[in-house]
Amino acid sequence: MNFEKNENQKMIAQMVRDFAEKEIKPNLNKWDADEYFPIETMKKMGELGLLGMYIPEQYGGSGFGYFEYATALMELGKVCGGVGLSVAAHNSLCTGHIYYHASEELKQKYLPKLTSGEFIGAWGLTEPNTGSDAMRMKTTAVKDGEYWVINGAKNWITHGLSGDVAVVLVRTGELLDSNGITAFVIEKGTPGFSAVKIKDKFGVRASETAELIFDQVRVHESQVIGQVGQGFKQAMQILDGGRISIAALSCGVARGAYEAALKYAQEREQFGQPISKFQAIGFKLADMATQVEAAELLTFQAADLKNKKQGLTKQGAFAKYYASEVAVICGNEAMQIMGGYGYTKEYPAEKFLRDARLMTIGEGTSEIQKLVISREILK
Ligand code: COS
Repeated sequence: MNFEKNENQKMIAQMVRDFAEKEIKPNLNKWDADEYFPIETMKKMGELGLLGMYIPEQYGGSGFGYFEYATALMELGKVCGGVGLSVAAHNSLCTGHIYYHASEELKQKYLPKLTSGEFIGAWGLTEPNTGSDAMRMKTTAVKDGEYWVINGAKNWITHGLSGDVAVVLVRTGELLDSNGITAFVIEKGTPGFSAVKIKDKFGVRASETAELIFDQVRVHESQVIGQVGQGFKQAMQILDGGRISIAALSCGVARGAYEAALKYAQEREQFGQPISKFQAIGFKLADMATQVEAAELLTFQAADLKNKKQGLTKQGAFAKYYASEVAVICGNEAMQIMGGYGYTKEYPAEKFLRDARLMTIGEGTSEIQKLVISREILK
């Protein structure tokens, strides 16, 4: 693995930094306060190529690999974990599921719209009663001629309300049959398909989260992704890749918190000197810097495997688990270094901490990552 950033990564980092400075930073406190999902900003990121990062150009994507994708998310995470989460979910989950598993016809139908930002994508696996234990999902699809009739609900779905299209995992077989779950692409406006926004989240408040409701939703069989019954395994593979994106975003949040704390510690004076000169603060900064670097290396290691089309179940879980925990540590330590100021919205530490907390929960909790890692090493 090459430890130097390639030219595309350098270009993307600069582009995202410039974009975030101009379009995100001035608004992020308002979006956070109002729980406003900035869909117009998403559309602009579509124009910049950030919504189809690793999708080939033939489908309107940017045709980059996972190094470039991770780099973009690291830069977004440094500024706003909420906006970063939306970009990660759109790329890795909805768009990725169609790209990696759908028929050529479905790819042609949806990928150009998703990569350009004309369509915002959602992805539904989790249900109100089945989170970590995804296999026990209760939402069902029953065949009726050329159609499938879907009933049930999905929960914690990013872009559930604003998404133009959702990839949804639904039971088509027996409970606990790993070949009894199927993925469907469902368009907004399909009769019986509705959504309710989830309010009052702790963090990532600029990213929209909703519950999806399916009441006798009729979906044509041509909207099935891949083979009937293969949805669970497809979803597991999508999550393996998706965990790179949450790891990258976590690295960004962690670095953002670290850099803000470093700046503060060099400016803030107590007892006649900058507080960075005190070993108690210097050691905190040293720990944060070391952990951020390690998290980035794990993330790029997983990205490297993905670029080489090799299995990354274990390394994706390593990266997601470690980087998300580091993001929480860095958010927390940044707040401690900033003291009373860090406890207010005037300084960025509290938002980094709130956004970081989602990273250890979404796309598989830290406990699920440890389950996946332990199963891999004990195989
Ligand atoms: N890639 C491909 N296939 C996989 C896989 C992977 N990473 N992980 C599991 N599978 C396959 C298994 O090989 C197994 O296939 P067979 O039945 O043919 O042997 C099948 O999927 C079922 O796997 P397993 O027996 O491990 O299922 P479990 O129910 O025990 O648990 C976990 C699977 C816990 C790993 C899964 O439910 C999970 O990831 N849960 C967390 C879900 C999550 O992250 N949700 C957040 C979504 S927010 S976007």
